[in-house]
Amino acid sequence: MSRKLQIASVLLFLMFAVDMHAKSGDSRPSDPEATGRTVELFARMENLMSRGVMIGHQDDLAYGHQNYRPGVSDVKKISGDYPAVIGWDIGHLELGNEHNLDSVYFSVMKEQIRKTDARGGITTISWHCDNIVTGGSTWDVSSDEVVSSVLPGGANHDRYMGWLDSLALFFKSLKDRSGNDIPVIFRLYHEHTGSWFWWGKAHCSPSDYIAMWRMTVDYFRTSGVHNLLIAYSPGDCMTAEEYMERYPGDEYVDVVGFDIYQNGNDASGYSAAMSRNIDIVTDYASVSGKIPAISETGSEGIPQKDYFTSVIWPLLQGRELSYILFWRNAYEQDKPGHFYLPYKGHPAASDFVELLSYPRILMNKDIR
Ligand code: BMA
Repeated sequence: MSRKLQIASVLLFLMFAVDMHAKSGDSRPSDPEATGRTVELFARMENLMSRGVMIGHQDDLAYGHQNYRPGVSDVKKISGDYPAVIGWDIGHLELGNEHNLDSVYFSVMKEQIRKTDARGGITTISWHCDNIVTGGSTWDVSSDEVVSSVLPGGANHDRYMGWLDSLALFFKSLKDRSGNDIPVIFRLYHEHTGSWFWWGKAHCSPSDYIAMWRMTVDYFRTSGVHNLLIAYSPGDCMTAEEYMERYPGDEYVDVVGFDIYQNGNDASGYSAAMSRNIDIVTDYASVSGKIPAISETGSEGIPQKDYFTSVIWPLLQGRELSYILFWRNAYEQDKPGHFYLPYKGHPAASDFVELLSYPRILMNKDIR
């Protein structure tokens, strides 16, 4: 072989190896000490992408839309199966409360996370945490000092570390039947490209946001929490630069997602925004080895009867995405229209069930 040919072969091999690394799923969670089951979950999620996209639902096992009954799944009632991914929120765990901000008991959450895991399902957790400066809710944006105040040296740093301790205890208490930690996706400080949460764009600098993220993740790791895949989920972004502006780094993220909702009947605006952001996360996933997902979405009240087959399906077709999580079906009497997957008797129920029968749409039984 000539020298030139030798060099060309080596270059070709390297290019192939880099490409294989990105595609083959041999990358690992960002936590160097991730537990065996967490490493497995990451690999499993990567592999499942070649089979399709998993359907997810927030609070699916917390209650049904028509009543507050723990363990009741609107999705199971209409389709016969559980979603592959089930979302929970731990807002108010930091306060030492027995239930979260939507009255879901943490004891119920833990029990259902164990059951989901035993069924082969996947859990994702978000955190609508209170405003530590004002004592107000997660939506209290009256102070721009919250993020800087929880950083090292800030007035609320020690108290905030106490909040993180409660979360660390919760994560460590998630055990399967063999006593191993159940791995979960933890979606931190979400929708920060908007300004409706205290950690939103208008209320802190990019460097403070990133510092808070890293501090949080580092604190869990040094506290011995190694069963988390960390998810990053801005709101609608126009460009990859906007998406990455407050990205805390590959060492602190495993899942790259985004949250976008349909506004009223504007299916075309929604589809354009969804496609744009799907491009952003799948492109970034292909160069970084992260897992791309739609971390929150839906059309409140599902006014369009064929929303799932006409709007959602074209968005998912031909895409390599891990999961799509629809938001919760609220049970509260004062939120009759606040639901994102159909319940029994809703006009869009058969359309949703039809979507589930399409190729590459994965429910719990498909990923066991
Ligand atoms: C929001 C709404 C609220 C809820 C919060 C946290 O989008 O559903 O009613 O309190 O999520 O689950």
